[in-house]
Amino acid sequence: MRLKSFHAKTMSEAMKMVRQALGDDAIIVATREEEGGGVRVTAAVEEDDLLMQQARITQAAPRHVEDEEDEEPEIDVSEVVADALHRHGVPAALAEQLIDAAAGLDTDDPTLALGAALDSMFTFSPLHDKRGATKPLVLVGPPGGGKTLIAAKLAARAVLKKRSVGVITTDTVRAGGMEQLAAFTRVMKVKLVTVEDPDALSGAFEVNRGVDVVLVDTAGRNPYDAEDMADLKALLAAGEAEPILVLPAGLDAMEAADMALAFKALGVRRMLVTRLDMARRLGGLLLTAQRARMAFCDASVSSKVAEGLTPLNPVALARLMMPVEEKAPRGAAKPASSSSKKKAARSPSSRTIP
Ligand SMILES: Nc1nc2c(ncn2[C@@H]2O[C@H](COP(=O)(O)OP(=O)(O)OP(=O)(O)O)[C@@H](O)[C@H]2O)c(=O)[nH]1
Ligand SMILES: [Mg+2]
Repeated sequence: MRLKSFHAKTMSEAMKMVRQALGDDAIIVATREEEGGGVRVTAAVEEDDLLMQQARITQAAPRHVEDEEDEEPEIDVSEVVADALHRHGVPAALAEQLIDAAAGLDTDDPTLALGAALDSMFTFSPLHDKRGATKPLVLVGPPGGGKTLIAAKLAARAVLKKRSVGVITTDTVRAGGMEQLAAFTRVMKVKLVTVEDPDALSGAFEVNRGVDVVLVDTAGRNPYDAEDMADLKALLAAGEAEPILVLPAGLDAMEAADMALAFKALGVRRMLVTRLDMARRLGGLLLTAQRARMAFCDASVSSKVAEGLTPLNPVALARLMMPVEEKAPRGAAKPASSSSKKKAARSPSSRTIP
């Protein structure tokens, strides 16, 4: 297996470079935005495939009529992307924009085309836990969205990276809200501070000054309840911190978008999606990000703290939306041909982020 990185201004340019250099069998293993601008895509390819691709580039042999007969029928990328978006309940206007963006790309890989289309329309901005580089993160959202679990997952990730960590909870309202987090922080040997009001939160920020990763768990808020939101607004004014919306996947598209808009009004710019392992329709997430102009950061695909979080990038999101290729049973004959439509009609997307 050979790994190679490509740097380009946009995701679609980088994908084109990957295909040209490594061929269609290259697997995208990571994408990230570069600090100075542009994106870096790391792709892996088997040595044999790489040799084949190099031979293809150098020979560029003229095509014979006999070769054409053995070729797989051309994949209609737009059709496969359109099918996937339809299956995920992506609202028509947004789906149309994504199909247009995917169609303009020179690739016959629908996942890469959808990835590039997502990249052109959405912002992906994963959470960093660099030493001393981040503001405290305040996890906000509707009740039961996963805020407390995410606080534990982020704390665990930072501890594993040997960062200093401070966890603060403001959830003194719900019975058991504090105990749930205390159980996690005890295991991780991380200090947990409980605060009751914005002044106390200011004080807790002061106490944690210089700590690499500071996380604040909050009580669930009803986005349509003025008192709830005023309360949260006062909390967010306690100090310089970034609110992160913790939103479960699988909600009704318009409902999720309205919720996100209510939190956006309090200054939220990034959303962390949870329960991706429990959702089969991701259209609501896309509409939410578009309407509230919110960036995707990380994603949760498990209820277990140990299974952590995954940075959500365009290709990972596209893979979640694409149908999984069925594996032929051992010894079964390979089908003579497979059309894009057949591929799209197979099983639902995998619930793991590759
Ligand atoms: N399967 C799965 N379960 C999740 C995920 N994220 C959260 N959960 C579960 O969702 C439930 C609620 O999670 P919490 O972390 O308590 O949610 P919360 O937002 O803190 O809830 P409140 O404090 O009541 O507002 C728990 O049972 C979690 O284990 C996820 O990504 N996958
Ligand atoms: Mg909670």
